[in-house]
Order: sequence, then structure tokens, then C-alpha cells
Amino acid sequence: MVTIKAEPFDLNFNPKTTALVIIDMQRDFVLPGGFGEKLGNDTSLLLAAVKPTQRVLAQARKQGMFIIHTREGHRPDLSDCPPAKLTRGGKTFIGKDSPMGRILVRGEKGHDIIHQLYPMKGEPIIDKPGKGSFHATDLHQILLDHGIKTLIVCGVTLEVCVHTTVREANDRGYECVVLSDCVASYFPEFQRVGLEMIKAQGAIFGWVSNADNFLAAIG
Ligand code: C5J
Repeated sequence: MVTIKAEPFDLNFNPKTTALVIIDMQRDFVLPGGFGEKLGNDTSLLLAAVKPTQRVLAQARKQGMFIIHTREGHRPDLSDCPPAKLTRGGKTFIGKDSPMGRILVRGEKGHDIIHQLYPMKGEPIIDKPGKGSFHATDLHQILLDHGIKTLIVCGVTLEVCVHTTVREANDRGYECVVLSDCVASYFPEFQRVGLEMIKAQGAIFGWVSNADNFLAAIG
């Protein structure tokens, strides 16, 4: 067992039963021209999470930790995109052309993970149609098969896919540690409040820590 310095209190975890989960570090969210920018967001805010996540990923790989990546997106015919998601406000842009290919469509350049955090062979990629990583995916089965109990969570955006995934994971019995500098939001206020919400009320959804603390814990 190792101990990670975290809020609201330090957490003991076994690295052998812990997975690093990196959520939706896709071009469509973090680079100009994709889904995030089409919705009116400044994508540069998300880039702050890249370097700390690279450090965490490198160390997790060195330690042989189980690593999982997720991508939000849909089949090319959009048959797995609920009409309510596709037509939201008349302008979600899902499936529309962009400089990085069709937005949030599997197989397109924008849908894929940025090169700085690209998965290595043996690291499962979960393609998910929703915001939560457990919805309509085999993530829970994969985690169970690997005996995983604790999730170290990085990715974007904090208040959408990271939060939804942490809530789903918490309800399924996983302990989640969100690394504050390895997650990002288009809205600084949401980043601050989103982290508060996770650790409030005695870790109601999970713990908040950071990259340095993670590295110190698994050293
Ligand atoms: C969003 C996500 N923000 N990955 N997706 O629509 O957070």
C-alpha cells in the first residue's frame, strides 16, 4: 500500500489494484477547429492539463500501472448518437465537417487522442457515446477483470466527462482520486467548483490531489 496526500484526507491505495484513467484528451476538445471551439470555447485553457498528465502517464507506465484511455464519439452513421444529443439547440456540430474531419466521429482525426498522451500498445481505449465512461461501454467489466479498486483520474472536461465518470465510478464502488492539475475546464469557475464538489462532505464522490502528490506516492 502507498499513501497519496489528498483532500479531504490522505488515501491509502495499492498500485496493483489501481488504474490511471485518462478521459477524452482528444483533438476535438483541446485543439482549435473541433467540437469544443465550435461550441464557443477557448480550447487553450485545456492545454494546461497536458504536461502534468504526461508526467503522471510516464511514471504510471514505468511502474506498470494499469492505464485506460477514453474517447467520446460516435459511429460514422451517428446511429449511437441519441437524437436529443445530436439536435441539442440545433447546433451541436456532431457529425459535421471540420478541419480535423467530422466532429466527434470515430476514425476522424479530431476524435483521436493528442499525440502527447497517445495510448501505447496494451492500454485499452474505451470508445464511449456518452459523457460518462461507464455508459454503454465495457469499462466496468475491464476494471473488474483486472481487480481494480482505485482510479486515478485525469482528463477533460472536468465538469462534464470527468465528473460524470467519477460519479458513475463512485456508485460502482471505486475510490476515485482526481488530479487537479491533470484535469481542465473551459470555465475556470467550473474547474474550481467542480473540484470542490468531488471532495466535499467527506469525499462524497472522491478525493482531490495533484500530479506531484501522485508521483511522490508511487515514486
Ligand atoms: C464534453 C467532455 N465537454 N469530454 N465532453 O462535451 O467533457
